[in-house]
Amino acid sequence: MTRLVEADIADLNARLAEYDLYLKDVCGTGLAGIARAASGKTEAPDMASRVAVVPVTSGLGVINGFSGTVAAIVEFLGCRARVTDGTDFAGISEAVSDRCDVIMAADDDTFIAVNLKAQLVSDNSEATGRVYATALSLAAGGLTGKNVLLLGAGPVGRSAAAVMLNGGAALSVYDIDPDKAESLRRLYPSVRIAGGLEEALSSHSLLFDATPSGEFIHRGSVRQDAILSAPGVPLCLDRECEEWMRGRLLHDVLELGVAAMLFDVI
Ligand code: 2YH
Repeated sequence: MTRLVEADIADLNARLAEYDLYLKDVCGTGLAGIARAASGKTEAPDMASRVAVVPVTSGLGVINGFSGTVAAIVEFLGCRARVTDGTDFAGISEAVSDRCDVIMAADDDTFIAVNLKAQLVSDNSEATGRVYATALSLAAGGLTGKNVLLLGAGPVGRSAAAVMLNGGAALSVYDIDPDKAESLRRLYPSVRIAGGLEEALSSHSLLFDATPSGEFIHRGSVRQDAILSAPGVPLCLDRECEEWMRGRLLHDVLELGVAAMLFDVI
């Protein structure tokens, strides 16, 4: 999954309320509602949970604003959150001493939420695929019997595929690497492999982008009635197509994934 950069999250906090309203318009429910639906839990979440976000210095190091933005999303959803002063294990130690219930932390490859008391863990890639598939289903009024085109068969795409197939979708997959598409089909034999991108786009109105590639889809290639759920960063659409798809596009860099991780563990 793409590593975020500071510019990706620069004004995210200021736009949370607006984004929540946008999701309500498109999906009928906002960030919390979509994430709760994706977590599949029947019992009420413990909104009194206290969350510590621990900055991680390994690999390429801390991204300015990353931990603060994760904490802001958690607070927006109604739980208390803070960024630890210490990083890495010092931060974990601080979170436990402070009796936090949940720790969230990301290195360059893996982003997790852990509930220390309930011994629950949520992985960002899996949770992101699941929550965007849930959002697509809400936006489309369910997926039963509907054709969906999945672009990208990596960890996010695989997670989304499981949810969409479980929801009754007829799934086609396109991946620039045919081996990845084939291994998804081996996992889920009902999945069809799409031969070419343009033909697949023109024959599907429900689209899911889980690729790490940006701006490879243009307005002329997308159907008028298309709905796109796109956790992939950068966004697969060019600017013109992004504007044109407003109201039929689900895309952010962190919000839905973090919300799903939170509701998975509280
Ligand atoms: O953005 C990322 C990875 N792509 C997470 C992969 C999740 N599927 N990591 C962020 C790194 C944050 C940094 N270590 C910090 O500021 O703590």
